Amino acid sequence: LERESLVAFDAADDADSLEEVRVRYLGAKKGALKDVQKQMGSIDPSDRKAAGMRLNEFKSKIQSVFEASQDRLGGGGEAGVDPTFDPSLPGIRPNLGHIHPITQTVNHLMEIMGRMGFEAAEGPEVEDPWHNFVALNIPEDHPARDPLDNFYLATASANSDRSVEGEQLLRSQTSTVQIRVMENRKPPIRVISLGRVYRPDDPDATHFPMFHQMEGLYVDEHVTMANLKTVLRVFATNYLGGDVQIRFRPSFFPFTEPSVEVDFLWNGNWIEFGGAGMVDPAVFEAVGYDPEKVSGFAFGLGVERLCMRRHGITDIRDLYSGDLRFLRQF
Ligand code: FA5
Repeated sequence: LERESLVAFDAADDADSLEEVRVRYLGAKKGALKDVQKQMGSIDPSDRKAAGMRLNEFKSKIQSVFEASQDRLGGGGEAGVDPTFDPSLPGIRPNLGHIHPITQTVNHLMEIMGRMGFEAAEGPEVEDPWHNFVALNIPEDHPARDPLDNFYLATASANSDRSVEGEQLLRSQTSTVQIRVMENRKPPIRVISLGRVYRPDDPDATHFPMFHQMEGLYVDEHVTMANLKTVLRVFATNYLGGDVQIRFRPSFFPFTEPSVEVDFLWNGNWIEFGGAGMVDPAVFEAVGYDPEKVSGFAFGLGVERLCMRRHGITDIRDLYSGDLRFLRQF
């Protein structure tokens, strides 16, 4: 029996046949070893001790041969493999996060403008009045500086436990970055700046107190309104797809002259996306440029409005509600 069982374990060449051999010899009910054990009772008591020892020897030998066969076939007992793991079951989808639609839009806009040679520039969200107003030709008494239209910061004073209204504010437009770039560089300049801006507007389908703008600035020797129109048209065609027409409506901004509102013709409707114009000479003077030598254009477009058009989003508040059922669609 011993020799026969050793040969059988050796011959097993897969997990199923090994299991069959195990049941045949080591099976708890009908295994051959069990049979031998049952016969122990009929052995003469004087021989029983020796026979018992012999049986135990056989048992441990056959057990170790079984384990060796298991190892050889790579089955059971292998480190790190869960025997209850079923590779044929469908997997559990890991809960991966993804990029917010506005961040995706910002990246996309940067890529399109980058192809036209505009490099990205940044500025702080907490600004001083010089960059948000004064250098942009918005003097002290201008209505755009009204506390009702801006988030001025209340800063704690060192000598008092009361907060005082400080001079600093959350920037209300990315035009601040135009000033920061021109203060630090000489023309030619071709930059865009994409970032958050803040205004105490009541939220509705198209307004939110925090939103994003894409600012563009191009300064060189002979920049014209025609250059502005072409850049915006190529941009819109790239971002919205198809040939998008552009319309300029006369407008007013203190930092551009002439100034325009920019509309795109999209799906049969004229839609306003932002403001633009030729950089006002007063702005060039504020940053130390000679307005006789350089000219430039600037524009500021609402990023949420662009994103909403492209993806058919009808309410800006959906973008910031944090509702995953909405966000997972992008
Ligand atoms: C400006 O902010 C100017 N700085 C744009 C500019 C830049 C003009 C450079 C000339 C030269 P305006 O306030 O119109 O302009 O805002 C621009 C765009 O921001 C709007 O057309 C709109 O698309 C978007 N916008 C304004 N307020 C909100 C708001 N509360 N929520 C969402 N988008 C807004």
